Amino acid sequence: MIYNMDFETMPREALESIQLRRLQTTIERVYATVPFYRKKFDEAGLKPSSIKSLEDLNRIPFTTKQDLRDNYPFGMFAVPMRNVVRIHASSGTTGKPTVVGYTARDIQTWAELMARSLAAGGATGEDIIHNAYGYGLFTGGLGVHYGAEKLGASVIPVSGGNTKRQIMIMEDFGPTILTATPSYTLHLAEVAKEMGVPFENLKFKYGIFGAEPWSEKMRQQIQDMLHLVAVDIYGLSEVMGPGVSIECHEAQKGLHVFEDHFIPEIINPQTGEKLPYGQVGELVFTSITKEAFPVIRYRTRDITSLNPEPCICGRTLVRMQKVTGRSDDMLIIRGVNVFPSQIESILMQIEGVEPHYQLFVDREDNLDVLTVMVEVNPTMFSDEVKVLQHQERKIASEIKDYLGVTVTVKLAEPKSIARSEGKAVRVIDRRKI
Ligand code: DLL
Repeated sequence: MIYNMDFETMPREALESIQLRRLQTTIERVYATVPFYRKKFDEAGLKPSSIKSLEDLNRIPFTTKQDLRDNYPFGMFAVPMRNVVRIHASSGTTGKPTVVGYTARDIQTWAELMARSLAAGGATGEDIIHNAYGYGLFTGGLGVHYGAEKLGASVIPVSGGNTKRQIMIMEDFGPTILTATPSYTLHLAEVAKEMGVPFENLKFKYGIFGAEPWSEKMRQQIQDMLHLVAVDIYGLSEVMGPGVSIECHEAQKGLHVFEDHFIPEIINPQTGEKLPYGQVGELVFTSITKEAFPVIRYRTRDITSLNPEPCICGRTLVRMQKVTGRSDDMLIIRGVNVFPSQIESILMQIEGVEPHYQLFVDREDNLDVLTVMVEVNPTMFSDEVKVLQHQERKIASEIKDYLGVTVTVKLAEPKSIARSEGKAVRVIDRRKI
């Protein structure tokens, strides 16, 4: 179902004229209210009136995560605190979190975009949504929650954790839509199995999974294990939270970006040069309707490409390819660039291997070495040591063949790798220790 026919299927020309008007208004506002942006504009010799076309966006300097850190906690807010009704923060692996704010209208916009997202992912007002994204400073829980209410669905605000109770709720309340991170979803499936609750007996039709990278192979695995159609949802706190883009369940091929609210660009992360449709690079967003926390050319560090081709679902909104990883998650192992999700794709194709893995990076003799630790099923684990060692070498050689990197593979006992209730920790970098 298309929630907002007017905006989601708008002809390109009409959309671009709305984008330009909203962009100009946003630029005027941030220039007047956020000292950081005024300074950036002045340094670049730009005035709000310099932005006459969408192409002029190109002349505006980028905003980075470091800029947000420098203005911690509220320095980038474009409205006085009395107009802010909600604050969220993204965890950030080091140091202080990134703090974002919303006006009452921002919350309404977010609810609308999440209602659109849930509808694109297969939900309707008739559905019961089991929302296992964490509630709190993380945007996942409340983002989905408001969207589900706006759509008129019934939302179960179960949040992450207390997994056995979640399975009981699934059995008793009969939810039809599951929202969670893909890694927590796998854990839910595993616990359900242990409890003797087959997912095929539950009522789920669609799962709307995101907040972390997950490969196409992982999607297949999840669909098979949970007996539902799995779609990918993307977002980031700095731009809004979940609902920046979403796959439609009809195509499951690329995530429609809500371009009437966010302008996406792809740049070469090294040079900052803007790249054409189809080329892979770093995703950059400009928000054009946000009031409390607008971002101008924000570098997400997420790697993807944009596809303007029409989609079978009828939406005219550009699609971004599934995010393969963040530029800062990319590992460089003896000169070869690898994303954890590429390794995941290979592991998921190997019989007996479970979708639970971790990558360890160490430094030996000034060279980076990668160890892939992956769980195997109990049958495989009970094999002789010789058989396991043979399997480890076989997987390492598959990885070498596909990705050109030399890794050590260690097969781990079932259930030995920590399960996540939110975003999974895939890479453990031991080089700094
Ligand atoms: O993860 C918002 C969200 C919540 C999205 C629930 C989807 C569902 P942050 O905590 O600020 O916000 O983290 C944002 O997570 O820059 C990406 O690197 C990564 N990410 C989010 N969605 C996806 C996805 C939320 N579908 C950061 N695929 C982003 C790959 C994703 N990576």
